[in-house]
Amino acid sequence: MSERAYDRDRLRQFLSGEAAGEGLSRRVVLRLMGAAAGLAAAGTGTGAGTAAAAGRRGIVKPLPAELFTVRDTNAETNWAALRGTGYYTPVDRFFVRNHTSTPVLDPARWRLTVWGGGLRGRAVEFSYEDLRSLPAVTRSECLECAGNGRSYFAAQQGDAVTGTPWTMGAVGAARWRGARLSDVLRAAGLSRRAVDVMPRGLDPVYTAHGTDYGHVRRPMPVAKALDDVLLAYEMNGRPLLPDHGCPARLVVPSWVGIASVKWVGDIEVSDRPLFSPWNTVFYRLFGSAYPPGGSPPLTRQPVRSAFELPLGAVFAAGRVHRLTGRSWSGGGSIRRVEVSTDDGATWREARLHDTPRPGGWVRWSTSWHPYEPGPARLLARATDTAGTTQPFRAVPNEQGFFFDAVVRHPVRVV
Ligand SMILES: Nc1nc2c(c(=O)[nH]1)N[C@H]1C(S)=C(S)[C@@H](COP(=O)(O)O)O[C@H]1N2
Ligand SMILES: [Mo]
Repeated sequence: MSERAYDRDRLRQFLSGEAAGEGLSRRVVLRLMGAAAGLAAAGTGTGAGTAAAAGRRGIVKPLPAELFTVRDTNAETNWAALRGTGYYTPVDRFFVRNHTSTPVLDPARWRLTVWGGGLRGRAVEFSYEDLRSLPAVTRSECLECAGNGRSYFAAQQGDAVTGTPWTMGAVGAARWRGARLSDVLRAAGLSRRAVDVMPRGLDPVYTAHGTDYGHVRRPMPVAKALDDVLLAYEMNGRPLLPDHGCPARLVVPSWVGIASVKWVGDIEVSDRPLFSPWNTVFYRLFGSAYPPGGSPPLTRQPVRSAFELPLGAVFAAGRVHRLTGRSWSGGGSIRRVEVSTDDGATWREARLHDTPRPGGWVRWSTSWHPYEPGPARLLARATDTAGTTQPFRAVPNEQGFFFDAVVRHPVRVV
């Protein structure tokens, strides 16, 4: 089934009462809770008991102010810290998006349970060694939060939205190595009846506004799961750090970051549609531009660009400066990047420094010779191979996802 057909289908099922209104129907909640209870026995020797204290904000790795801006339980990469770092985002500056806190898990004690009505037989357990003994593949992929750029809804458009106020630093590119999810599912006895696959994290349950949403989990269609998804255990040539999902995480190419569930403890394979708050309440578009029940669950990331500069960067007048940045898209490769230094009156093509490829970003550069001291704004606008160009205004939605508009990056000429 195509992604679009899947989305349409799930939306119809969602709206027709499989899960109703703002939350989940009682029936679905009970089913999810039943599944969780059934797993409790398998679940406790796996990750529990190995938790060590995570550091500040529940994140283990150091978060120096030059590299990160800490936002509640999350750490945003400072774009200025990417200048000159090469194609891949070094792990010491890769953003962290945690709903709660990083669990520190011991790979030797970790188990992955694959279970559900979409298997031919009983639940199957994999150890870390089992996972590593499957054929290993390496993929270079961007990973990005659907809410990246959210703060610009308010800053540029005056739209009130909820959620972590990222600037543009909730994105990174890495070389991920791991087993194909398809190999894991087949080894577990995938049946032809399987329709949805739902990984679940071992991090603490997520509660917000007095609601316990349970462990982070989000279903995807079996077609996507069998296509290009990895169960990764390495990032940029090293075992995953705790913050990025050690011992193993999903990497779901081109899709919203929430699909790439970290610290996977179990994967439900179902012969019927699955729902979780992460594809019903969150990671959908609500608002006046969308149907009353909201958009389908978000899948592919939009087109975005960023300069490798701090907001408010200072430039000397009368000199030539080299501007650098990156552009990326979940909808295909980047085809063209244009830069404007006069608020969009004129544009010039940036020079691309990487061969564009789907799932990756391209580094680009251009030069700028400012004359007049004073405030200025730098604009970068990318077009992908699907023909999508970043618009000047992003369509607002209540939770502030998918800010894809051209950012008016403020700088100062002195
Ligand atoms: N178990 C679990 N998986 C998770 C999350 C989480 O909080 N818990 N956050 C998701 C979100 S919203 C994003 S954007 C990515 C972030 O991955 P990173 O922290 O490795 O950059 O992980 C996803 N996987
Ligand atoms: Mo995210």
